Amino acid sequence: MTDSTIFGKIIRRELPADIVYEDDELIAFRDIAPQAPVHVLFVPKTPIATLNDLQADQAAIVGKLAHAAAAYAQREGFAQDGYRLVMNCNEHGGQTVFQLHLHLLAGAHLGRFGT
Ligand code: DGP
Repeated sequence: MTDSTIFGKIIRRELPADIVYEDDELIAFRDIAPQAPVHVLFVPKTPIATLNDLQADQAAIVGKLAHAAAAYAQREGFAQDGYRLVMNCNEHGGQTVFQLHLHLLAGAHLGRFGT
């Protein structure tokens, strides 16, 4: 693991986080600045800076992030009410941490998104 981002430090337990799920390939923890009552980040353990850097042979990890988020929603009991998954890419997408991650937002009727 060579990822020097803040999420790499969380994966290596060099920084604390409220971890809600972990397996061999990914980790999930609560966002430090929640934008909804539930805001969890699903992060692959393999260093991948942005979606633009995802190689074809790594593409399955995005499905695993989404599946882990959906399973978390089921476990926590808000899957039927619904939730939003967001992946930001680079400046115009609002990405601030350059390790691939999927936001899970839930716990309220979320507004429409846009500019
Ligand atoms: P993005 O804008 O898509 O790159 O989202 C990065 C998110 O990471 C943002 O919602 C805030 C969150 N974040 C930044 N630093 C930390 C941290 O040290 N701990 C945790 N738990 N979340 C962080």
